[in-house]
Amino acid sequence: MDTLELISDKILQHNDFILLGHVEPDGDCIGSLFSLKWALDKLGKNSLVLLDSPPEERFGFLSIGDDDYRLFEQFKPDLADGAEAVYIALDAGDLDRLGPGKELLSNHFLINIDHHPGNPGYGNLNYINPEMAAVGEILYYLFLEMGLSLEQKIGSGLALAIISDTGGFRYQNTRAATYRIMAELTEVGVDIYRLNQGIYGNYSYQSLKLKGLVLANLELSREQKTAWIIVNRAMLEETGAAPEDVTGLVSYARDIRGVEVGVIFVEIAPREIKVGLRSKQYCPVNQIAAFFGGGGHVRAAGCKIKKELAQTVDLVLSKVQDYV
Ligand SMILES: [Mn+2]
Repeated sequence: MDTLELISDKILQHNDFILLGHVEPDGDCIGSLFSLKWALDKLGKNSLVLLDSPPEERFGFLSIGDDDYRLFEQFKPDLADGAEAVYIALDAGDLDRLGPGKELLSNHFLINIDHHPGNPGYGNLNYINPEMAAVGEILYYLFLEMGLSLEQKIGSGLALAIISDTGGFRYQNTRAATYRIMAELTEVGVDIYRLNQGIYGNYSYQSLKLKGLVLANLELSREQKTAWIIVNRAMLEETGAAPEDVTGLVSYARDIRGVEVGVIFVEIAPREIKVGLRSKQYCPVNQIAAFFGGGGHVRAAGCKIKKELAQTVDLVLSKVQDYV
């Protein structure tokens, strides 16, 4: 693995950057991408965040400007002369997670910054540290290395990243250093209350109706160690919800008293099932996801399986059974 010092040097030597995250970007991904973008702005460098679709409404408190990003479909590599731009991938555990971004890499220099344990180091420079709760934490140390002083806007991105990936400081990945970083972010003016309102007090009516429908179908294994939620096409169509609106509901399954593993099965298309896995204390769900070609963290992972819904449920639950 390369050092943050090396990555800092590389960034300081260049002027044009393309920033890539993962498909269906979460709070860590969005917060990290824009915090890095605004840090590069502050250093007088050109950079552009590339996204699949505009940032979700729930990230509105970050005040992301229309000029801060481009959609892949609008992107023409006119920043510098193409060959000059350094690409930076954030929070993407493997190349496929970059989605359309993967096709743009060709001969560009790529810096890969991540905290997923399975990241194979697909960049020219790689900093992968699974000890870090969020990529936002890694960026905090990178900014220190770059001699950049934090301010409210950049800090808000880091805070969103850290709050999201620690589940509001509830997950095992929360370290003493996490709180120290947060204390510092608060000191530079990051409004944690407003941020939490944005993340947790900002549901759409539709999404809560969907939550009700989905939770009514919660199931529990006989020995009560595994709970799961099945979301079929009909439920998605009835509520008009997108698959990404529901995958987060897996935490309700995990959070049942006595349950170790929570699973959600979302039928995103016929014979295409998105599986989300969460564990509480000991089950390495990244191993289960990897068995089916996916990946993730020890306590949060996922995969896609191209089989019938019922068959997928049986397969995954019997694999989970080996661990709980
Ligand atoms: Mn992350």
